[in-house]
Amino acid sequence: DKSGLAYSVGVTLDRFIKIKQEDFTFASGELSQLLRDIALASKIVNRETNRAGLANIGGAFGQTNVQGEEQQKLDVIANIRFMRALSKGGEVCAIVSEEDDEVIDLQNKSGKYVVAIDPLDGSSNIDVNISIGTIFSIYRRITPVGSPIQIEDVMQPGANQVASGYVLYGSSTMLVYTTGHGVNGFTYEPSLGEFFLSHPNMRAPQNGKIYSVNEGTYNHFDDGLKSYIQECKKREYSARYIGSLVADFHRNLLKGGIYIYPATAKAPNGKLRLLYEANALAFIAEQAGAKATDGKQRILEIMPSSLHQRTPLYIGSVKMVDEVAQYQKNNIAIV
Ligand code: P6P
Repeated sequence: DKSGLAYSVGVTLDRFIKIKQEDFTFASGELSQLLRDIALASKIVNRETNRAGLANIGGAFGQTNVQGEEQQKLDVIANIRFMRALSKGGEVCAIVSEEDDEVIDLQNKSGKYVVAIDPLDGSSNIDVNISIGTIFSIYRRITPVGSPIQIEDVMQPGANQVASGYVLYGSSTMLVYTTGHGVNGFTYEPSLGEFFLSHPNMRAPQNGKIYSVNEGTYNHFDDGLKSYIQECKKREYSARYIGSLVADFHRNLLKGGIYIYPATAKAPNGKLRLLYEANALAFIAEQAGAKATDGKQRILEIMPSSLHQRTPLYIGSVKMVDEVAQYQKNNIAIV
């Protein structure tokens, strides 16, 4: 059947989206087009990201950047590119972006979809050439198409997502997304300008031996978390923390592991944002057989109360997320 063809490694993203369009009960054409718009913007951001270093020294070779103005920060450029692709695509009515304080109302009378996006997460890593990522969530608007955007359109729980994904600008550039029918990974071939299916039907290992947490703030962790981390050391797990959420998450999804950004006394809700970081990765995680909580409840169940609200994040292999929660519940003081 065509669906089997869809999973043959090497199929392009465009072809995959088209074949899998039957997965959507309605508005299939629009969601497919929206996914293509996001893929297009990620190709442009990929090019800008790879040029960033050169652009900075462009002057030395007599070039100026395309805008002919001061080289903008890459996350600003990424935001512009995604905003442009999403508004030109015609499917989106509103956008919540890490880069904009307010909701962006595209005044699009026919747009059915709302997008929450972090155009370039971890952009502080660009100058030191470490992988960075784009994270996005897609929702159907709640209020009638064509009516003014209401707050309930943009503040939906993660469980309402119709699709979510990330782009990892790493040693190779990958686009990984779900529409609620499993998770598929595509690798970009720049010479052809195409994403090719490289990781069909991604499934996370149920357990793992990699933990990702910034131990520099260990002294601010709750006792249960401290005990869990001590246990990881006793078991000689690998500590892997890149400082780029998408890169840490992607590696843990493939190899098994847990990423933790906890609440601390200094940051009672952690650091990561619910609407355009945690929700998207939580949807991917659950669709790949992994788990995502704020330490107490599923990320996807959290009812947002503000656009840029933060949430603690425990995400990765089910057994690891469950085990750290057990330690925190028992609040096992360090023996
Ligand atoms: P810290 C990057 O700024 C980011 O949002 C994530 O990509 C990353 O995992 C985290 O923050 C790093 O934060 O406090 O450990 O430097």
